Amino acid sequence: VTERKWWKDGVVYQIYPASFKDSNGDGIGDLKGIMSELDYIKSIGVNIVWICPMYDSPQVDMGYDVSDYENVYPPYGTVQDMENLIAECHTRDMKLILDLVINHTSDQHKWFQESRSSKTNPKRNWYIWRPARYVDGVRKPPNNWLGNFMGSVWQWDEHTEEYYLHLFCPEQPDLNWENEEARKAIYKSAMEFWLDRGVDGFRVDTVNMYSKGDMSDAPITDEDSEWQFAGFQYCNGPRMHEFLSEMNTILARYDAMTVGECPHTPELSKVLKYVSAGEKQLDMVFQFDVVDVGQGPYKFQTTPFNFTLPRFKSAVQRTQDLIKGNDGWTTVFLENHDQARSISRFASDAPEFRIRSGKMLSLMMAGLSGTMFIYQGQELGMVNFPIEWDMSEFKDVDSTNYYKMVANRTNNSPTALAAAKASLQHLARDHARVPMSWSNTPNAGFSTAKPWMRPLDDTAVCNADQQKSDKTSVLAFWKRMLAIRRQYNDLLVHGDFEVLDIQDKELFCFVKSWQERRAVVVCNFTKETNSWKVPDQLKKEKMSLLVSTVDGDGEGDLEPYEGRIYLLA
Ligand code: TEU
Ligand code: CA
Repeated sequence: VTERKWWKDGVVYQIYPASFKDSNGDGIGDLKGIMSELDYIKSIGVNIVWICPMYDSPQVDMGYDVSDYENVYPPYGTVQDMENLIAECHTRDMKLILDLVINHTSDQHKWFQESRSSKTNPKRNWYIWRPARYVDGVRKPPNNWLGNFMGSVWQWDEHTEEYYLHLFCPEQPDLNWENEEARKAIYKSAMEFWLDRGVDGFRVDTVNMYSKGDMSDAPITDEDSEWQFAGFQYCNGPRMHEFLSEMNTILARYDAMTVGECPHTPELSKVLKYVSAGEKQLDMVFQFDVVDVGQGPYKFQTTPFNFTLPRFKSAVQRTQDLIKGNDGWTTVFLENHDQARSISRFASDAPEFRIRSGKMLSLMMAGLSGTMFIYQGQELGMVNFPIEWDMSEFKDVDSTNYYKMVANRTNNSPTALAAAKASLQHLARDHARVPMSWSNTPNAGFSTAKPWMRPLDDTAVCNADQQKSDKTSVLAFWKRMLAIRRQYNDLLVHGDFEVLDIQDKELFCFVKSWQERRAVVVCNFTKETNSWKVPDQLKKEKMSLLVSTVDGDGEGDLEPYEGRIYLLA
C-alpha cells in the first residue's frame, strides 16, 4: 500500500489556451478567458487545472517552442494575469499546473541566440552541436535520425558551420542536458520562477528525451526514406534518472506534482522506474500505449480499422499494472492536445451513437485507477471535424508537414493525398485544437471575432450552455461519474484492476477490487445490442447496479455503446 498524496485523487482538466475562451475579441483564447470559466471547470468536479504552454513563444509549435520562460505570450496575457489565475484557482480549492517544456527551447530564446553566435560562446554547449560528416564529398548530418515532425533532426547552421539537434521542428533546438550550467539555468528560469509564484506542479513535456544516449544511426525501417525512426535511441538515455533525481530535489521543496510524458517506452519495468515512489523522480507519467492503439508503425500511416478492442484492453492493462503490487502511480486519459477526439477514435461519432459513446468512455475512465485527466471539450463529447473540411483548416505543423511529405514522395498523387487526408481526419492533433463549443451562437460562443481555427459546425447539437441544463447530456453524465468516483474513491481510484476475457472483441469487462470491496465494469464497444452474460467467475455473487449510461435497470442485454458498473456484494 502506498502513501496517499493529494494528486492521486486528482481530476485534472487540461486547457489549451489558444482555443478555450477569448475574452477580448481577437479570435485567440487567453488567460482572462480561462479565468471567466473557472466556476464552470469547478462545477464538473475537477480539482486540478493544467494549462498548456502560455509562455512567450513564436508559436511555431503552439507554444511548445518557448522563447522566454519568465514571460507570457502577449496575446494570452501577462505574468500578472497568471498570478491572478493562480490565486483564483486556489480560492476555489483547485490546484494549477503548468506545462514544463525543457527538452528544447525556441530558436528565438536568448540562450540559443548566444549559443549559435560563435563556437566559443560560453553557451555554445547549452545546445547540441556536431560537425558535418562527408559522404563522397557531400555534406551529411551526423546521423540518420528522423524528426518527430518529419525530415532530419539536424539543422545546418551557416554561421558557425555545424549542425544542431532538434527532435521536433528546426525552430525547437534541443537543450544539452549534459551541461550542468544549462540544467541549473533551466531549473531556475522554467521551474523556480513559477513555483515561487505558487503553481502546484508540472506536466513535463517529452520528459524521457533529455538524455540522448547512443547517437549512432538508427536501424533502417523505412526503405524509402533517408531518415529513420530513432525514438528508442533518443528516449530513456543513460543519464535520464540522474537528471530527474536532480530535478526532483527542487520539486520536493515545493511538494509540486509532476506528470511526465513518456513516449516510446513499451517496457513496463522502464516506466516503473520513472514513477515508483521509492525512486523519487516523477509522480506519474502518460504512457502512450492506449492512444497509440489504432495507429500504424509510422506516423499517420494507418486507418481506423487498425483498432481492435483486445489491443485497447491490453494497453489499458499496461497502465493499470503500474499500481498493482508496487509503489508506482498511473494516469487515466484518452485525450489531450496531441490526440484526435476519443469518441471518434475509440467508439462512434455517428450522430445516433456519439452521446452514448461519450458516456460509455466516461464511465470506463471513471472505473480505472490513477489520476484522471480530461481534455477541454471531452466533457461535452466534442468529436473530430469532418472529412469535408479543406486541408487549409489543418493548422498544426505535424499535420501540414506530413501532408507535404506525402505530396513530395508521391509526386502529388491524388490517391495518396486523399489517403493522407483521411488519416489526418482520423488522427490529426488539430481535432483537439478547434475552439471550445461554448454555445450555439456565432463563433461557437468562443469569441466575438473569427477564431484562429474554425469551430466545429455542430454547435447546435453539442455546446456547453445547452448541456449545463440538460440532465441527459454528456456533461451531466461526466459530473455524475466524477461524483461516483469520489464516493467510491478507494475502489475506483486506488483499486486493483483485472480484465476479464481480454480476447472478446466487443465488450470491455473488468473487475476492480479494494480489500473486501469489488466492482465490475462492462462496456459495449459496438453498435449492436450485446447479450452479455455474467462471467462464470462472478456467477455466484450478488451484483447490484451502481450506474448505467442508459439508465436501464442493469438486467439483460447491453444496448449499443452502453456501459455499466455493478457493485459485488
Ligand atoms: O509531445 C511529444 C510527443 O512525444 C508526441 O506525442 C508528439 O506530439 C508527436 O510526436 C507529434 O506527432 C509534446 C507536446 O505534447 C507536443 O504538443 C509538442 O509538439 C512536442 O512535445 C514538442 O514539444
Ligand atoms: Ca484573446
